Amino acid sequence: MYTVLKLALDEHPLNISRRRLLTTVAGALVLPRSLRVASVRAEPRSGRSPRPVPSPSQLLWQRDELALFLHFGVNTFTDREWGDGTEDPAIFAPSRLDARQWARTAREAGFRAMVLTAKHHDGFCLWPTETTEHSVAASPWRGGKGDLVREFADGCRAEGLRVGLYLSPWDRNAQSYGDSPRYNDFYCDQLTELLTKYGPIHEMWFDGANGEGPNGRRQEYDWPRYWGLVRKLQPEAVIFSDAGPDVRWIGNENGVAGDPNWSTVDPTVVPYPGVSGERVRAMLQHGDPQGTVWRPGEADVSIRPGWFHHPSEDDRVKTVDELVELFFSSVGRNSKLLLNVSPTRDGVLHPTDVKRLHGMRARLDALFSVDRFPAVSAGRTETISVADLRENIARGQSVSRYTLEGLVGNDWRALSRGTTIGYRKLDRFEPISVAAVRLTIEEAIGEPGPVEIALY
Ligand code: FUL
Repeated sequence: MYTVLKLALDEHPLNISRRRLLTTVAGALVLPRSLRVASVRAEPRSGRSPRPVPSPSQLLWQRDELALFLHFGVNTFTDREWGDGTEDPAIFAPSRLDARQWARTAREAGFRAMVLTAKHHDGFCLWPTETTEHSVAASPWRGGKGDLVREFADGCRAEGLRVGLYLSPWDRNAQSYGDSPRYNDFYCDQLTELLTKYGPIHEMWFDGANGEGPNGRRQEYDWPRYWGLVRKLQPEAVIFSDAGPDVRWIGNENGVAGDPNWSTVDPTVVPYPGVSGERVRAMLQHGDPQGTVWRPGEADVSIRPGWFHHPSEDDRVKTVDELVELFFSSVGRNSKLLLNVSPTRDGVLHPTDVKRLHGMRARLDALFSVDRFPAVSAGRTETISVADLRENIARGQSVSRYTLEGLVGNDWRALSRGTTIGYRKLDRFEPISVAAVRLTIEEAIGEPGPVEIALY
């Protein structure tokens, strides 16, 4: 069905409110009472199921936009990316660990949450767990009395950041790994400790890696049980994995979301974490406009080539330009950016990484400092090069094709054309002076709501 909506300030042909008119077709040019046209090809949603919308936790998660990922553990001391589980806990000896420095840097750079590798594939636990000897309790750090998950959570809260934890299901140290029921109990005990001893956890991050354990066996992960435990112990936490259920992996580790990027997915295409294939990759990257569940994408990437700190990579830290690009390719495409930094053997963020994060913030603040939309709406000509579009995702996601135009002299010129908008879509174009802008939604799933526009 192709519907053409003729919208005018003085007529409401389809009972469309004035507010919606002003935001769906945002113009400044105008002359109250002039006529605008928005063509909307409205595809009905299939079936009768209600349109998926985010939970309050998913909304909060998305609005944070930026989270800092921290890979830290025995690999930091062995200079490896994947430990094999045989590392001696005695090597874990950060000399001046300062989780508050991590959190302060994150806050100063505009990040609103942090996710720490409480246990990576090597099985070494950064908290004094009851489940294994392979933990900080067996290390010289803080005389064996240290608890890094506690220091991390305290640091986050002191700086007003939400707390996230990564607990690798793949464990190359646990003897029970591969002995499915026994390891699943062990893993759930670890999860229970993390979810009950450290206050509110905002995001629980499940990696799908499923290699061999110390006995050469592979483990069958009991995902429904793991996720059920998170729901029970921390009902407000979002659960991340390839298969959600709350937040999905974006399908690459480069920080790049797909275009289009729907926050809805068909859950049958990615039934469990670690599943691969072309359809899976496409679903992770793009979502599905007819998807039956709300599962927005999180784009993870490291500021360095590796996830853990390697002194040899100190001069390979992403530049401010590259970090700003990542913001556009993730947050600017209806995703969230989970940017990894790697504390050094001393237990602090490297000065280069800190400098780049501050540089990224300064650049973004400068870019988004003055919204020109109000001026343009008031009839003034302004030079712009970025459009910031947002749907009210509390109602779901709808727009699937749009054109943004600017009035130059007497001509409407296309500034950008796009597919999905969702939470936030950032379009860049050559600087151009416009006296008005208008947004035409050409295709949508269901009836599109208002689209908020800012111009920079
Ligand atoms: C992967 C892991 O194997 C990497 O070491 C890293 O933790 C990355 C975020 O996820 O699956």
